[in-house]
Amino acid sequence: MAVERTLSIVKPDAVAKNVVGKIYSRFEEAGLQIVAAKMLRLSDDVAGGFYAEHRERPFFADLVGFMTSGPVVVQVLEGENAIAKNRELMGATNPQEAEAGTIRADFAQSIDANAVHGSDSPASAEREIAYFFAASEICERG
Ligand code: RTP
Ligand code: MG
Repeated sequence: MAVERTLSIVKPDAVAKNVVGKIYSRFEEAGLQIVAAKMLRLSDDVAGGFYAEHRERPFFADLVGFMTSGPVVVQVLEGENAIAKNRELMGATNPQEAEAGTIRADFAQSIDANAVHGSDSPASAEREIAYFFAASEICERG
């Protein structure tokens, strides 16, 4: 299995609940390394551009409104099979349907405020990492 990188976001609800460290522990316990990280407040334009694939969906305005409602923590995770592994750790989009023990089952309250984002494919990981990080901001861990 290949070493991959994926883009992860701790969303405003989880930052507000003060569970950034608990979520980081899930990544670390699963063998994923944090190779870049920053906290920031997204503007409407940055959040909208990030979720551009959903621009025509009925929930787009709510999604952008939520993602700009407070600070987020954005990180690049690296490891074997990192993209699928992170999606497994996150659980289903709707926390009511997320498997027990997943981040969304444990820390999220609704399909809108669902604690974390994770890239869903190698192509989206590449786009999303470049959206938030310059190459010089990503550290080699080894
Ligand atoms: P994310 O992109 O945030 O990691 O979530 P995801 O892949 O599990 O879900 P996605 O389909 O990409 O949707 C992005 C975010 O939009 C909100 N959403 N609301 N009301 C709805 O039917 C609905 N569907 C999606 C969610 O907050 C989801 O995380
Ligand atoms: Mg998605």
